[in-house]
Amino acid sequence: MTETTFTPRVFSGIQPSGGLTLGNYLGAIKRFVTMQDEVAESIYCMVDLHAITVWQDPKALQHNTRELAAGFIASGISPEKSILINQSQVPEHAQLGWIFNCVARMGWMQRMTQFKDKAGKNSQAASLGLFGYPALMAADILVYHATHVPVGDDQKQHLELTRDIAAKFNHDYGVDFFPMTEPVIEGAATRVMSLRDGSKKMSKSDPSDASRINMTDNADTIAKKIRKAKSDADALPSEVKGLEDRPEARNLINIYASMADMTVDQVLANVGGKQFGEFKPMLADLAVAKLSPISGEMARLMSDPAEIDRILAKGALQAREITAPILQKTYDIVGMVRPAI
Ligand code: AQP
Repeated sequence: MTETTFTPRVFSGIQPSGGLTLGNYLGAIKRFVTMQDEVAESIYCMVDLHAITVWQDPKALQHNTRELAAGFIASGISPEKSILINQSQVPEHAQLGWIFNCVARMGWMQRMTQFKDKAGKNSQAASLGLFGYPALMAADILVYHATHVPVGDDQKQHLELTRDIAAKFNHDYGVDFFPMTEPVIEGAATRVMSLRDGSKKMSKSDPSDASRINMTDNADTIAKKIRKAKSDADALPSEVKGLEDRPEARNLINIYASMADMTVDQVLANVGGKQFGEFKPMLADLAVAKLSPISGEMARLMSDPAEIDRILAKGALQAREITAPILQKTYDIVGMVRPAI
């Protein structure tokens, strides 16, 4: 079989399961913005169907979906250059998701560490949706034949599963229809850790607000959270090796490097020898300078929710021009009967 060449296309999504965090921004959105100029077509998604795999208050879900869209736009994603959607307005995601539920194997899904982390000790009480989440995520990506997916490090395993699903579908049906999508996991902050515990990922749903910087936090709150962030008593090292076994110090340095668009080596060359008492105010000033314009613009956009809804409705129409033919072709491959055109 001759190998199909797929046009470069970027897809990625974020759950509106709470407010955006600095982890989402540095791990994902910052890269979304650069990729929209590097690749001809990019689609960015508020994955609301994923969000309800754990309980979401309906009113809060609507608010969070619009606020996430505002966060994307305020960070530099242009609705003119990229297609901006919420997942539930493009039904082909869920439709292909069902087909992939029938392709993915139970054993593959049982190995997903994010399910184990999120379901916790009481996995019997977790929703079926939380277990099946990675098959829907594969559909989100492959319903666009996306070739590149910018994500944080925690999504690596789900991207590997996406490739397994594509390969099994192609193999089982004897086609070369779905691409082998490449994860794009780049930069100094692919895994931003909690400000309270350097071994835990910074997360929207962490019960402790002090553990994260929210994109809507004001300057005082950002400065206070950084001042109180867990650190240690030693001075900062001048070389990366000196960050070994110092997870909190490494995290704060990674955050600084990513926000300043520097490498960790460059940052350490500047701050090596300083105590946290001196470094934390530098980090707070940088964070406020970078994040305040974004939160200001988010607030402005949120004052006109109808405009956000218009952008998402337009995005859904554009998205369906791509997804409807790919789903129909998938149905043909699988053997579903449909009316002759
Ligand atoms: N701490 C992080 N560091 C780097 N990247 C991160 N991402 C999330 N947290 C970090 C990246 O953001 C994108 C969207 O993630 P998501 O909201 O869809 O799911 P998540 O990874 O489960 O994010 P949260 O904040 O932890 O959400 P909740 O609390 O609802 O589970 C992904 O590219 C992710 O890698």
